[in-house]
Amino acid sequence: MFAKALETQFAHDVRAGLTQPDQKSLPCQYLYDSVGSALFEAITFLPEYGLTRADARVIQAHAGELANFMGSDVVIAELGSGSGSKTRTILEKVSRRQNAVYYPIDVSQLALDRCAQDLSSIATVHPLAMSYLDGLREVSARRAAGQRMLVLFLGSTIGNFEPDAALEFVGEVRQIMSPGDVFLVGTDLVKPTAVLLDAYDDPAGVTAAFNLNLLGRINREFDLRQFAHVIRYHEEAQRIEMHLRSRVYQIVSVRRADLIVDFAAEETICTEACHKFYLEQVETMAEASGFELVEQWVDEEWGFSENLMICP
Ligand code: AVJ
Repeated sequence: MFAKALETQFAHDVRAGLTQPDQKSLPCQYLYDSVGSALFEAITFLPEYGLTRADARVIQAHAGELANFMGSDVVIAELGSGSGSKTRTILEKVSRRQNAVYYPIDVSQLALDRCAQDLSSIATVHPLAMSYLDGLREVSARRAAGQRMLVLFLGSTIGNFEPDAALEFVGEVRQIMSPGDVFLVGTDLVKPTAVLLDAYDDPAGVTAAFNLNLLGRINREFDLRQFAHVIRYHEEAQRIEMHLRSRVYQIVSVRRADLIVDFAAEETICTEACHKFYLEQVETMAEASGFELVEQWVDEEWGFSENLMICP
């Protein structure tokens, strides 16, 4: 049922995105089919892309502190768990105190299956193939009276939201949570432009493959060789953008979306926006959403922070 709804939504989003008059675009969540998820996993090992390793260093260094902070009788939910590799460290610390109960929430069934397989030895895993907010409402409804909720939103996925949408999203998460609950949010920090351009356009071409796969995933009528991976950094907006640029004028029919679309030479499709943060901006966002920011654990080597927010 959820897969059918996804298919229809996918077709709708492709049609809406590729018929936009000004800037064609495609929602970035569609980057993560099985090929895309595997390519993203490869990106996290690239020397130029230090984000995931920085996040893992911070979690490694503070997981014990986090478990102490939460005390016992905690339920853990994770938004966009992916394979859950970073979460293992936190679950190991929590499971020293109690039977850890973990709800990974992700649209990718493949990622959820991986999560359940890898983490069932250290926690009771209840995968939820749902949208982030629906999944969180489900966890909140299932938790026992007096049980505190720790919500993980790691890896700077929040950077995919436009700033206003990020603020709105954090506010919606706050509404679902209760006093005493904790929200841990990972944010990639602003850093030199050259470092960012290398991280999103690596010389090995892995990110290019990750990006191009999105068109291949829509349908093989897209001639991927007629599109190029392009990165733009808007310094003022602190935003990296991934685009696919059409090398020539071309017409493509996308049967699954009942669509025939033409691309001018040099015209682009925006496939992802990744916003970077200053520590103060995260504090402002937390407080504007009704959270109290109690800790910012920073990785100085790459420039990444995990932000611990509590519901007062
Ligand atoms: C998974 C959204 C955090 O923004 O760095 C990596 C995705 N895109 N390389 C990021 C991504 C291109 C990544 N996030």
